[in-house]
Amino acid sequence: MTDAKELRQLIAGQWSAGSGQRVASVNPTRPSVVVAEGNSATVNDVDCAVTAASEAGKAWARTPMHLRGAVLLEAAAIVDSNALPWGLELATEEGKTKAEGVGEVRRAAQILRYYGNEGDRQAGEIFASPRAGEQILVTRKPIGVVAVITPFNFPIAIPAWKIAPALVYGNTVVWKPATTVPLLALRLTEALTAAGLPAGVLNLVIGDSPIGEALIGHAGIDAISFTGSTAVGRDIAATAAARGVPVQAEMGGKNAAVVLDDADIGLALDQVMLGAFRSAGQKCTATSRLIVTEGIAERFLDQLATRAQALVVGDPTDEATQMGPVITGAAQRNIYGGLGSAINDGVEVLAGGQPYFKGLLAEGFFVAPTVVEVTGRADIWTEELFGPVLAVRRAADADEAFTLANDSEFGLSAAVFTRDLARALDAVEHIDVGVLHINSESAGADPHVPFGGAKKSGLGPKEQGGAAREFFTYTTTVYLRGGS
Ligand code: UN1
Repeated sequence: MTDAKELRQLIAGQWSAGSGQRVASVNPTRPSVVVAEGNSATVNDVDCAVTAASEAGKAWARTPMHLRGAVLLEAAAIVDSNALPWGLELATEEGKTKAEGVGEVRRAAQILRYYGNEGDRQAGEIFASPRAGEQILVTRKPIGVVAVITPFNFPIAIPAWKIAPALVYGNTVVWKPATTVPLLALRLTEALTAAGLPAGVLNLVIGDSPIGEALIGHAGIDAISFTGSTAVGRDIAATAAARGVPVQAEMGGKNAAVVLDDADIGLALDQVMLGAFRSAGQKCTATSRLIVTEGIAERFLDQLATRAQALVVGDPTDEATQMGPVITGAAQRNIYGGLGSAINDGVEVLAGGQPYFKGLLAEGFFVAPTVVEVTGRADIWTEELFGPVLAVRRAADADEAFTLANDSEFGLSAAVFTRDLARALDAVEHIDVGVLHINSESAGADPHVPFGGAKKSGLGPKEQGGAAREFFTYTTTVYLRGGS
């Protein structure tokens, strides 16, 4: 007897059971419990989905942007009104706490609203012409059929921030979510369908990497928006480049928090804890490195270790829980494997580091909130583990701290804690990241401003705000003169 939800595919406006191999998502807190299951899509389904998206594209591109936006606004209302039940489902399927799950569903609604309202904003630009009797218009047109590939860690917010702009600018979408979180993908798709999205404009294909590969390699795809690992992102970009298809790839991070001597210690502790351990550290924007200057290092690290040890780890649907499990057994093994090598390399464990041996914490995919201090080079300082593990180094002064913050092939986000405005301005100038927080944690994004990384963290145009418009449209420069 199971009350697992049945997975379905949406192709050309038709929901179907799919005929590929069996896929299931499990509750990472109690891995014997299946949350959603069903058949995956097949390569033929991908083909049908791309064809449907292509056919639906003609009418959708001609639909006034105001009306496209109205569908997103209606979907936002549906998503918002389901924030509690879907947030709970999200916590059950993904493992982040219920508060974070509910917050994420509301955030998806906010993103849908932002892009829904885009339907009534500026649609292009007009420039003066050097020639008499002429104006130069720059108009925007959709690029076509967009393949959207999304990760497990934000099962509804990341899909919303890719799909909403794609749709409002007149594109059609074939979406492949992570198979670990298909339930929330169904919820978002159902909301958009119920809001009146025409058949074929959004197609959902659920499946593992062969389905992703079929989608990326399909000749009918005009653009790809991907969030996930750097290795997969680079493969996708290589495939896409060979066919001249634009890619927006949001990839790894190894984000530093820098705490300088003059920081407000209480504030910095609160924010570093949130950055490192919220969502069990499974955000590309999570704080996975910490750099503390000598003057406060001892005191700060003592208090941080105490707080990490006191963090309430458990079932994410319990109100008291502050951190849930990681997504899969494989992720858990990978994190503990990385920690094991770090310990062999001689790092000092300040908190956590050991697996749990009894009760729910041993049954589920839990990883203890861990803080380790690194003195020389170590993989744990450079490799993304995507879990609740914080690697710490001390720096003599702010200059050395900023140099250490840049000591990464990634450049997604960073956080700097200081009350000295001059130091904050130095950080803006010297730290090479796409998102910089002064006195707040390294994670977070807003729909109206660009989001994405520098260095190896991102490829192609950034996401959200005006950046999304750049990616999801192309411009036509129109030289406009009267006919006589
Ligand atoms: C956030 O920090 O709230 O996969 C968003 C990720 C990022 C999104 C982070 N693309 O974690």
